[in-house]
Amino acid sequence: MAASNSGVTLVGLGNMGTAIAHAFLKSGRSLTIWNRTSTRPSVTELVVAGASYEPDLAEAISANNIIVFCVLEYQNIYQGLQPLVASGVLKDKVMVNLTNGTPQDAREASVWLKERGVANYFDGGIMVTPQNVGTPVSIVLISGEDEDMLESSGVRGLISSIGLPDYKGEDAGIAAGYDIALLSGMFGMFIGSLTALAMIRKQIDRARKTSGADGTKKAVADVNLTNVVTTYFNPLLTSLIPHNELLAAAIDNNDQDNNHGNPMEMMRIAINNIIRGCEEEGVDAENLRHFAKLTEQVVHLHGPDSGLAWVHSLLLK
Ligand code: FVH
Repeated sequence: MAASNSGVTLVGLGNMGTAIAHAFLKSGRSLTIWNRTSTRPSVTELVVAGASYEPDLAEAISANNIIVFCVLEYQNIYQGLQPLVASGVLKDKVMVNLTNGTPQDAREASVWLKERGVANYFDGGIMVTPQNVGTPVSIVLISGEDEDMLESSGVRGLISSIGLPDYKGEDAGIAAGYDIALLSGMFGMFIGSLTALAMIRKQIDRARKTSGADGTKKAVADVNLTNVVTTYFNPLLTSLIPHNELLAAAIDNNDQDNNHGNPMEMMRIAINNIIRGCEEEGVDAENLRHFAKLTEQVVHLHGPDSGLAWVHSLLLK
C-alpha cells in the first residue's frame, strides 16, 4: 500500500497524544494511530472518532509520509524503532517529534533518524496542556531543517491544527531549548507555590490549635489552602507577572542596575527571612538556598541597590 501524503501517523496516545489526535481529526486529516498499550481507552475513543488503529508499528509508519511522535521520552522512540529500521520502513519519512527532551536529545534524534533513512526531522514543543491543544492560545515551537522545508513538507499545515507553528531555527535542538526553558519557569513557580502552601499549612494548624472564642474558632476552621490561594496568593502572583518583562528588558538593554523599586539588598534579606522562617516552622527551604546565594553574589559584585536581573549573568556558565 502506498503511503499517504495527506494523512498522518501519530505514535503515542497519552494525554497529549490523544489531544493532538483529536485536533488532527477535527482538521479533516486521515489519521493512523499507534500506541504501545493497545487497551488504552483513548485508542477506542479515537477509532470511534474516525482514526485507524494499526497494531503493528511498522505498518502504522508505512501508512503515511508524515509521522508524529508524542511519547514520554526520547528513549521510547529508539526502543520502538530500533527493531524496525533494518526493514527500511523509515526511508523518506518526514518525522515530527513532539516528545519532551533536551536540545542534545533532539539533535541526536535528528542524526539517528536520518542515518536510518528519514528525509526530514522537525523537533517541537507544545506550549499548552492537552486541554488547550487546538485552541487559539496553543503555540508549537518548532526547529530543524529550514523554514521552506517546514512549508513544503506539509508540516506547517499539519502543526497548525494543534497550535500556531513558531519556527525557531535550523538546529533541531532549538525548540527543545525553548521548551525546557519555559517549563523551568513553570516548575519554578510550582516549587515556590508548594513551599508557600507548606508554610501556610503550618499557620492554619497553629491558628486552629490556638483559636479562642467560638466565632474565631469557626473563622479559623473554615480556612483552607484553596481559599488562601484564591484570596491572597493568586492575586499576588498575577500582579507580579509583568515583572518578568521588566527583568527581560533590563537584560536586553544592559540595564541590570535598574532595580524597579526592589533593591537587591532588600531582596537578599527577604529571601533569607523566608529561609529562616521555614527553618523555624519545619518547612524545607532547600529550593531557596541557591537563590539566596545568588542574591548575595549580586550584592557583592554590583552593590546593594542593583537589580534582580543581574542574577541572569550568574546563571550563564
Ligand atoms: N501533558 C502535558 O501537559 C505536557 C504538555 C507539554 C508537552 N508534554 C510532553 O508530551 C509528551 C507526552 O506527554 P503525555 O501527557 O501524553 O504523557 P502520558 O499521558 O504519560 O503518555 C505517555 C505516552 O508515552 C507512551 N510510552 C511510554 N513509555 C513508552 C515506551 N517505552 N514505548 C512506547 N511508548 C511509550 C505511553 O504509552 P502507553 O503507556 O499508553 O503504552 C503514552 O502513549 C511528554 O514528552 C511530555 O513531557 C506534555
